[in-house]
Amino acid sequence: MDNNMLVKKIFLAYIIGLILLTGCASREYLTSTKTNQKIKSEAQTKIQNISDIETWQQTDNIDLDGDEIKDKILFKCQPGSNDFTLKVNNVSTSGKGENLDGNFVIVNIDKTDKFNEIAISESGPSSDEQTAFYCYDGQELIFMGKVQGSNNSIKILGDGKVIANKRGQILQTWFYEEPYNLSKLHKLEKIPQDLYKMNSKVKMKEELRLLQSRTDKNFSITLQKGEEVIILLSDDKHWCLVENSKGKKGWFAVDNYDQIRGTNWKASEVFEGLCYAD
Ligand SMILES: [Ca+2]
Ligand SMILES: [Ca+2]
Repeated sequence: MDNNMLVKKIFLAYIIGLILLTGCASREYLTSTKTNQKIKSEAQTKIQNISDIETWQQTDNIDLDGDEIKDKILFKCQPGSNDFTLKVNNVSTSGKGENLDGNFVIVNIDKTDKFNEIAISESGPSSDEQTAFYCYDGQELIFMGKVQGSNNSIKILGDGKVIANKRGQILQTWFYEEPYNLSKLHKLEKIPQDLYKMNSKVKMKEELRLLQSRTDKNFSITLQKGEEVIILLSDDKHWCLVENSKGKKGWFAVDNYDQIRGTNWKASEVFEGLCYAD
């Protein structure tokens, strides 16, 4: 009988121990599941990046104005909509875009100043991406400007520049890097460029005589029918610089987007391989 009682007590203690252990294990499992869910949801917010920067809809973990106090940022925007509200601490501003991504990223345009900036991207009507930039000076939210390109195509390296991805205005569908500086008032200022890289490989469908330069109207080289050439540079207004396979260069101009000056041809009648998207 005593032995029986002992066995029963040991068995009971074993069962209680087992229940307690299972309970602990479940709690541990629960905690670890919660952590996993948190990690997962954090990972899901990383949709698009500018140089490894996360996208957010809200955060209170970033100091925008460099006072060493983290700021509370709240972004209200439906993905695909045309309006947003941006709130930092107790200051809020509203803005417009077309087909907004619905989130923002924090960027550090100039690593040597105390500010971090907020970038808000939109897709536009048909892949006409643009990104608006805001900064917070501790009192106000300041609109810094809007540039072409989105999270994926804009370059920010921390050297005080934003390299936008601008769509070309002449000849064909092409994009080029357009640099911006920060002004004294911390606004984005376009750095004027004379020429932009086009680097389009094309094949000649007609013979075309090129000019020495944009100011010297003497002929330089004649591109032969069937010859493969590269359109190297353009001012994105009228002029394009072409290099042939022998490394010789010359210029041509277009008017009204793609009408080759001095001829009756459109660019597509002279060059094979130009891009025409949408
Ligand atoms: Ca702060
Ligand atoms: Ca900075």
